Amino acid sequence: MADTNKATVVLGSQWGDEGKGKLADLLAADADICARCQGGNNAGHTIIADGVKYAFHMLPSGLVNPSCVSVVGSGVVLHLPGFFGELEELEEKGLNCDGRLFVSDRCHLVFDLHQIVDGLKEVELGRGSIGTTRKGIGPTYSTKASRSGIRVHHLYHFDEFEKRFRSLVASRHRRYGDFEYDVEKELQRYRELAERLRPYVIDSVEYLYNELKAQKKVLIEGANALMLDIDFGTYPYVTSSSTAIGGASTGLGIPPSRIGNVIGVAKAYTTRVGGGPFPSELTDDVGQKLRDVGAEYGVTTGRPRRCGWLDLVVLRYSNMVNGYTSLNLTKLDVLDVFDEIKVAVSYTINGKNVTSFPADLDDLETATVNYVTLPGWNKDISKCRKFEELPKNCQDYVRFIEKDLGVPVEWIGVGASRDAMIKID
Ligand code: 2SA
Ligand code: GDP
Ligand code: MG
Repeated sequence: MADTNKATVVLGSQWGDEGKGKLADLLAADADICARCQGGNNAGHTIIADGVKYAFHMLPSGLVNPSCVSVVGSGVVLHLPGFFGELEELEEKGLNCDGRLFVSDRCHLVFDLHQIVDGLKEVELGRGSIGTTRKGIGPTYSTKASRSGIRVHHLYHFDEFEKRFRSLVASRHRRYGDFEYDVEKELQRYRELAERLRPYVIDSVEYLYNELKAQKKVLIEGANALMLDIDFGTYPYVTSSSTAIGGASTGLGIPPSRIGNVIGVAKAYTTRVGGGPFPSELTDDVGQKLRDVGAEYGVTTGRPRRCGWLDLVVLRYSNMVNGYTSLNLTKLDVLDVFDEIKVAVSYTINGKNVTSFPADLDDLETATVNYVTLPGWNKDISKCRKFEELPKNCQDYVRFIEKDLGVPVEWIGVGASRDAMIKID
């Protein structure tokens, strides 16, 4: 019989913080394995389950489900002190992760050195800074691409680790001058961290290959989002990993033929944290209202998120790259308090109507955003659990998005907790 077992992928469709963690947690109830394929502890995925709030950064959200095994794939960049810190926090909240958390031996390591450099680079960029989380993500993917990175397996040949580490520090000093960094202390710390990490380390390529072949259900949890993708995002205002569908394959070493459903998570409005273009941004009272009602503050840094209306140009483009099989429209309840709701449907650039997202940020800067205005519903939808229970204007809002994108909305978020979700069959 043909082996048709395929992984399901959850991806951010806008600029992040769409509510991927919540959906990943829900889907993990039905998954054997939940894997992260890219990013690092820049991510912040919130889960509210049975009244407990969890903030995940580099660990997979599947961990909240006690029968789900979690895998940190090779495309993830791993800050070991952060890894153990996050694990301790989860265990303090009552999660037992023993024997069900694995880390790829091919993951690149993020050192405090990378985090220092992240900060120095941002200062150097001045007004043009990216607004990174300063978790060392860009500098680590840079050393990976320039082939001077250090991977998990190097920890277990410590002479090689030490040689590569000293050379890495020296090169960063040559580039960024003098900064405080205690190499000897760090080497000692990593000797200890290596032993602590040993029980978690696996060859995740072989592991996932065998598990998929054994018909195990695999869920891949994307971090960040399409508009932050290193290739397809608003470059250079992006993160440094492949947040698009391709990253699921390259970040885990599984073939594209093993990828099945791709669920795009889309917030019912738009947010962005950090610098860079945001055509439908609202810098007025309406934007502030979205921030207040939606509690739009960074999970990792606490930064206020920039807020604006839903942008269908972004979502259309996002769907072209990722090919969503369905959408999870989240935070629809946040729009309960608006009399009217606008949706960006196209941009006008140099007198031309543009329906896909432009590559050139200078072009984008001159864009006029064209909106349609839809009526609000002015009603609390947080208790609704069926599509039919939503007010008519709210149903129409969902259908409007669905029709424009040609992608079915399968899930609708009406509140932060695990149960506040409508599933449309
Ligand atoms: P980095 O740190 O190099 O990845 O930053 C590059 C850009 O990517 C953005 N980025 C994010 N955007 C939304 N959410 C993220 N995670 C946290 C959260 C963010 C926080 O869930 O709230 O706490 O501030 C995240 N991580 C990276 C970043 O803002 C830069 O624009
Ligand atoms: P992620 O990075 O995509 O996982 O999203 P974050 O956790 O960074 O941000 C999403 C925020 O919205 C979190 O505080 C969630 O608890 C919350 N949230 C998720 N879905 C919903 C929803 O449908 N309604 C409301 N009101 N909050 C939601
Ligand atoms: Mg987040």
